[in-house]
Amino acid sequence: MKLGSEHCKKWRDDMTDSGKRRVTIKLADVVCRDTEDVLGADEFFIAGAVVNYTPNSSLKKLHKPTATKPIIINTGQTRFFPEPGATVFDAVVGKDSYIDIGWEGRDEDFETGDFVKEYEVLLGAITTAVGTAVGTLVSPGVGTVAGAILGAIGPAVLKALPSVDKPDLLGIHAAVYHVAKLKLGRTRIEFPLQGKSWDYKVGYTIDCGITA
Ligand SMILES: [Ca+2]
Ligand SMILES: [Ca+2]
Repeated sequence: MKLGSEHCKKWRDDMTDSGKRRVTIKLADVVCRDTEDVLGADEFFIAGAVVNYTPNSSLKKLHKPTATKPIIINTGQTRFFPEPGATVFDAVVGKDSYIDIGWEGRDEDFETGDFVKEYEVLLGAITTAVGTAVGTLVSPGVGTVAGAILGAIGPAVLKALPSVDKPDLLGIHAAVYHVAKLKLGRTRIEFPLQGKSWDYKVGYTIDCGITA
């Protein structure tokens, strides 16, 4: 049997591809074109989760909480997300699996000044809420995980950061990535968070490499 070049290419790819990918997702920067607060800067943060799963399967899901420390930002400024909090996902996953992102962008209006303590509380609340919401999805379909994250995250944030003045919701970002279709190397993605009196743009990167 004569093998076509496509067949040879597939054979060659299979020989070098372990079927595993190292995927790293990092929040990079936030650009503010208009703040939510009328007077002065916003305290911008992102809360949510990144979950890796195999659709229509009861295989164990891998979920990572996203919680950034509030960034003080004013109209016309660009800020970079600091660690810890910027690297929201870093794991070796199967090529055939999916990664769903569910994020909320918010402006905090109640500052205790104790960001370290707040951050720990927020991270714990998100981990629990997302674990419960995602864990109950026995055989998730493509994209249902992102919806489950977003359903759980708002109440968790408001419970973790109790205050007279709740952090304002600026917008959401939901994304579904098939690992097999991720470009090898780095991809940069940007999304807007816009409302009647605010205008933000957030950038993040996805690094994907074949690993043993
Ligand atoms: Ca506000
Ligand atoms: Ca504020």
